[in-house]
Order: sequence, then structure tokens, then C-alpha cells
Amino acid sequence: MTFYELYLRSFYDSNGDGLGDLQGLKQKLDYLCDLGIDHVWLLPIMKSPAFHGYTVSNFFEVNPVYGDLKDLREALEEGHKKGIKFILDLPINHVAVTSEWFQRALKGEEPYKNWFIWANEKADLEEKRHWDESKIWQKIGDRYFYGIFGPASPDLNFESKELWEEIKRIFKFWLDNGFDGFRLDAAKHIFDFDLEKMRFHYQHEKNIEFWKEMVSYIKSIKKDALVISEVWDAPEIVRKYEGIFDIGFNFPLAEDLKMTLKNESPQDLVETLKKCMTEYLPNGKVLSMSGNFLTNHDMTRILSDLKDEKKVKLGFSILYTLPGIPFIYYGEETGMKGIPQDVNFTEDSQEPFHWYENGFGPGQTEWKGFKFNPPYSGESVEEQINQKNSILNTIKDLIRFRKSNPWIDDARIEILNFDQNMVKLRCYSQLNEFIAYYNLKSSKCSVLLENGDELLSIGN
Ligand code: ACG
Repeated sequence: MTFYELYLRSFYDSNGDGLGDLQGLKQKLDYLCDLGIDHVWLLPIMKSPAFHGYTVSNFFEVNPVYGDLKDLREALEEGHKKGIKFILDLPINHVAVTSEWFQRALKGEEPYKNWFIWANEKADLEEKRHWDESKIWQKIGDRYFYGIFGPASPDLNFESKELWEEIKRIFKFWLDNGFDGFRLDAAKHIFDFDLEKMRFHYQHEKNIEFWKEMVSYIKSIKKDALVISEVWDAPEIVRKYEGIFDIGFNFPLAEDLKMTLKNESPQDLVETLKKCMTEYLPNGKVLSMSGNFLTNHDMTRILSDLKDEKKVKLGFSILYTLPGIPFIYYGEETGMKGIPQDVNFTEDSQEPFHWYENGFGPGQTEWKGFKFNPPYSGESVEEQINQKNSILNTIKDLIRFRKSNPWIDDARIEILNFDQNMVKLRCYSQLNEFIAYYNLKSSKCSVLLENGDELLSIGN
């Protein structure tokens, strides 16, 4: 499986309003096929007042700026014909302030008022979330609601079992409309509040109970639906959720790989690969697969982070030769740049995808100005496609390699040796194997069969 994380607003505009849309996606499926992609993770497309779509105002409606349900079904059907499956990003931990659920809750209507968490005298209104300085209580009129992701997104209170049933309806709705699975946003946050003490507190056991029920429901609707979880945390927390979902994003691997590339350190890579064998990766098919990636929409883009095209290519070479499921964030394949202002404002890592050298042409989105990726900056498809060693053509080679070796998804690895430049890794299954040489100093990767035949060479 090879995944592409796609932000519709920035992808391809079919009607000239500057915003990417579903018909645009349909028109550009061949670009994804040509890249070798077989799974698309579509960032939220439900009705939402926010550019990122993570605050949903109606879970049963396509955001009208992207089209309607008919457009959606057409795009997915066309994709299916071309061998592409689609995973919908579904943020159910919270809703938009403008959602009917929250608006009716504000009026005190049953059952909605119980679907949210309201401050009482025990609440510390100054309490901050643990990873930055953002407050968790948000003021509305003379009341405060719990909103871990800010004032625009009241958290839902999953103590209400009616809500569980409503969420199932949402899953069913999108499966019935053609999706092949879900990326479960903020999966560790469903129960992240202690109602007794009125304080932030992760309750992993309760989350697990919730997700087990939801995943089994999803699979009862569509047996082969894929379920991917976002638990952004240290390995010991991620492991608590192992086995519930088909794929779990491997955040620690992403961080470690980027550090290794920055330090050009074979020793660091060895440590990272050892952790892959002991801490991150599945030991068998019953457990979740490792969702491997370098960046996503919440993060600094890879070229802005590593500042070196050769290192970017080596990073992707490692990614596509490791067991697990590789994901690439749109635009990384052409070397787009971008640094989110902060975790609450990620526009700058979600800039319009660049089709044309001069920044203009059919389908080009322009919902925001190019800040990091101005015209003629070298990272458009038009410029990259004809350069033999461009990032785009390198990624294509890597994906082609990966697609012709699907056994790598659940292969094993063994570190054969390393020196001050190079790490030598064996990747194997019962029937197949290869040896990969990662040269951290010269940013080169070659993959050989045991008889010396070269399967892949990147960076030469
Ligand atoms: C998802 C989406 C994101 C979205 C939301 C809300 C959730 O991808 O685009 O925001 O719908 C936390 C959450 C994640 C969340 C990110 C943005 N991502 O857990 O679900 O915030 C620490 C914390 C993590 C935290 C991370 C953020 O533990 O919980 O993620 O910091 O940087 C080591 C540690 C690890 C630590 C990292 C980084 O690895 O082990 O614990 O993670 O270092 O320090 C969207 C918009 C927002 C908007 C919101 C409503 O993007 O702008 O506000 O929707």
C-alpha cells in the first residue's frame, strides 16, 4: 500500500473559484496513478467554517465549496476504477461552534446540552493543555465550555451513549457514500477529561473501549474497511492502542528519522531501526501496522526542515524501503516548502499545490497567496517532471519499487552492520529479501539482491 495525504482545497480547481474541489480531484486522478499511489487519505471534506475542515458543522454534508455528494461519489467511483481507495479523515472529538448540535446545546436543548462539557465551580479556567500554552476552557456568553483544540471547537462528551450511536451513523453514512475507511483524528482525545476532578486527563482505557466498538461497527458495515488512528504520543502510549486499528501513525519514527538525517548519523539510524524492531513495528498481523511518514499537515514540510534536497531523497528512500505502510503528504513529492505558524494555525504547510512553473494555469488553486512556494521556485510538477533526478522522479522510482515489492509491508528487518558513513540493513520475509545500504554522509541509498543485482539506486 502506498498512501497520499491530500488536501482538497489546495489540489485541483475544476470551476475557477481558486479552491480545489471534488471534480478537480476526479480530473487529476491520473496524476496520482502515475505517481503510483493506491490509497488517498483525504483531509476533512465535511461542512466546516474552517479552512482545514477539522471543525465540522454538519457531519452529513460535503462542504459546498468542494461540491456535493454526487461529485464525491463520482470522484470515488472513478478512483476505484483506477485502483485507488479513499480514506476519509473524520474528526469526531469535537464540532464547530456553528454546528446545530452545539447551537441547540447552547439553548439548553436535550440531549445536546449533555453532549458537551460545561465548566462548574471545580474547573480551573486558567488550565492549559499539556503540550503548549493554550487554555482548555473557552468562553461563550457567560459560560465556559471544554475545548482542547481552541475556542472554535467544543469537545463532545462521550459519556453520552446516544452520542456513540450518532457517531456510528456518521461512519455508516460515509462508507455508504463510497469511502474505504477512516483516519481517526485525535484518537487519544475522545476521553481526555476527568469529569469528577474537572481537569484534563487522558483515559486510555475508555478510549480503547470506545474505539473497539466503533472499529467493529465499521467492519460490520464494510468488512475490508481500513481504519487508521492518529495517536500522537510517545511509543509506550501508542502501543496501548496497538491491535485495535489496522494502521497506527508512527510519530516517534518520523521524529527519529528526521533527527538522524539532520545529524547525518549512522549510529542514530541504527538506534531508530532497532526501535522499529522492538518498539514500533508489528510483530504479526493481529497487531496494527506501522503508518510510516516523515511529515503531515501539522508539521514543517520536509524540505524546510532538512534544508537539503539530497537528505530529503535519502529520507524517502529509507521510508519506502522499511516495513510498514508509507505515507507521503501532498507537495512533498515536488519539494514544496512550508512551516506552520504554530499547531493552531497550519495554513503555511497547506499551500496550493504547484502545477505550473509560473504559478498559473488550468486547475491551479489559489485560495491563499504563495508564501513559501512562489512561482519559478522549482517545485512545480511542470518543472520537476522533466528533470531526471528531481524529487518528483525520485519519489516515483521509490513508489514503483515499493509497488513491485508489496511483501515489504509486513517484512522483518535486521541490521547487518554499520560504520561512520553507512548502515547496511537486511529486509526479509519468508520468500523475499534485499540488502539496503544507506549512506548518511553522501545521502545515497542502494538496494541490492543477495546476488548483487541492483534493485534501486537513489542519490547517485
Ligand atoms: C489532529 C490533526 C490536526 C487537527 C486536530 C484537531 C487534531 O492532525 O490538524 O487540528 O482536530 C495534538 C493532538 C493531535 C492533533 C495535534 C495538532 N492533530 O494530540 O490529535 O495536536 C505533543 C502532544 C500531542 C500533540 C502534539 C502537537 O502529546 O497530543 O498533538 O504535541 O504538537 C514527542 C512526544 C509527543 C509530543 C511531540 C511533539 O513526540 O512524545 O507527545 O506531542 O513530541 O511535541 C486542526 C487544526 C488546528 C485547529 C483544530 C481544531 O490544525 O489549527 O485548532 O483543528
